[in-house]
Amino acid sequence: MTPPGDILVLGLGLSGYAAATYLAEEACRGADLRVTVLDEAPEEALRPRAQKLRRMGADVVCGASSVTRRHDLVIASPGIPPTSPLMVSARALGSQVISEIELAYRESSSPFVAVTGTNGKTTVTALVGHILSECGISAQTVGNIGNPAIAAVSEVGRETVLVAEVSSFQLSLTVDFHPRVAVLLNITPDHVDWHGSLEAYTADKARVFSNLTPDDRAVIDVDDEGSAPFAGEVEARGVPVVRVSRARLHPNGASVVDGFLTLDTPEGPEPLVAVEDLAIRGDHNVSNALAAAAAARSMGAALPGIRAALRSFKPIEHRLEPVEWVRDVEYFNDSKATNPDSVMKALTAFDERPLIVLLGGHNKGNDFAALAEDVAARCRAAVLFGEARPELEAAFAGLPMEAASAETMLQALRVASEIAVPGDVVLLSPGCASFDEFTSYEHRGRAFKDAVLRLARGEAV
Ligand code: UMA
Ligand code: ADP
Repeated sequence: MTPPGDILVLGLGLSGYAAATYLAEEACRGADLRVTVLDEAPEEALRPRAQKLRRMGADVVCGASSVTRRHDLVIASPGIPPTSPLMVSARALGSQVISEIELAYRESSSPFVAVTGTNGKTTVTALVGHILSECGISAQTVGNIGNPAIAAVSEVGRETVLVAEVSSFQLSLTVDFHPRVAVLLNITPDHVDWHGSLEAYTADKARVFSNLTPDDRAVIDVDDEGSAPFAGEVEARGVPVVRVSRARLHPNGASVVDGFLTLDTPEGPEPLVAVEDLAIRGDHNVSNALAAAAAARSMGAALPGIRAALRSFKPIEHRLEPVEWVRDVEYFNDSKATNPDSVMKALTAFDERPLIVLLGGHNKGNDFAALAEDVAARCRAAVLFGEARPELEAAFAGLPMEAASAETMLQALRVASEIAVPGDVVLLSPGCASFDEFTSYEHRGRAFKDAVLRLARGEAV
């Protein structure tokens, strides 16, 4: 298992803590390992985790500003950008730097399904896990979904499939990572501040295919301009590709035929369920369901189980999640929509219903021009808030829709509730990260839902 050596973990968040705990436990079991952890945050912010690791023999340094000696291996947390002093100094000292998903892969004997893409990863990861379980195949969802893969390594047996949501950050630091099935949903601008350019972001996403062989499978949404070119490239290396497209059924592909999600199989096209049978809304979720069905099928899931699981899968919290009706206005929480494309897809899920959308938060380096045009064409109103408000206001200037403004997300909700009329939908689909006002998109989504429930009780927000 773990090679002996001097290992450094950078970052003591969810993934760094899980990696350090795993390594410290290995050391306690006799592995010849020296474990060090560095984090830029002060001791007060990290004390419980730091103390626990110290009790296990790890050396934990809080408030660190650089790496000062060479280590045999560095496990870097995904939130630490390549330009940070910690990363720059680690590399300058010649250490190999990998991500926690790479460590988990090296330490695990389980088969991996990897799901990546700008948007839809969590939905597809959860749905693949749900389908496999429904089909009697032991599976656990791990990774960016909030459950570090390394924590699962010591918990599950080799027969359990690890269905891993992998972000571009994690993929950028992979070397040997070799999933049996790799799913690429889409590539649209996001995280440009971290990667430096859209090209670098795209290249990191494509690393999910790096180690695939003809015995593996790639599932690629070819309706998306960003991901489509990879289908030909990967196939040219001899890797079987399942093309997902709502527009047409490719050979061995997945599509919608006569209103039914359909997989092309060696026995011919197999209808799965009708589009209306899905509880998740919108065209993008039809694409997500097709990709998940194809990935699960590639891992041996049987058609009856796939059908049952597609019917029983419910919307996940913070993703186009219905919250409540208040005075004949329906409120939806899509707090996980943190980039422009995810908002544009969310808007398509409401057909002709009049929409008021709440946009704002911390911009991750994205341009809002196309989003503003789309919102102006599809929505009755928009309320702009948070740190990105000036950039959003500039994007809406001159468009044929007046966008209201508010300081905070909750003030934006209040404005929306005042302008809403019966029949409207109020949608929090902010297109930005939450960190200017909240600790996470979950925190923002829960604050929104709590406030909507207060509105429903006739209280102020
Ligand atoms: N830190 C530094 N220096 C830095 C940045 C961070 O020291 O420059 C320290 C912080 O002080 C903190 C720790 O690193 O103590 C935080 O680490 P982190 O930001 O890498 O986050 P984790 O808590 O380890 O969570 C990560 C993922 N976070 C990111 O990718 C930013 C989680 O995805 C993931 O669920 C978790 O691992 C388990 O695998 C979150 C996310 O926002 C949900 N992901 C992005 C997205 O979905 O768009 C990619
Ligand atoms: P991720 O884990 O990649 O952030 P999620 O499944 O959590 O993806 O969905 C995040 C948001 O992205 C959703 O709230 C929805 O608005 C949007 N979304 C989901 N699937 C897609 C898709 N296939 N294409 C574009 N946007 C999507």
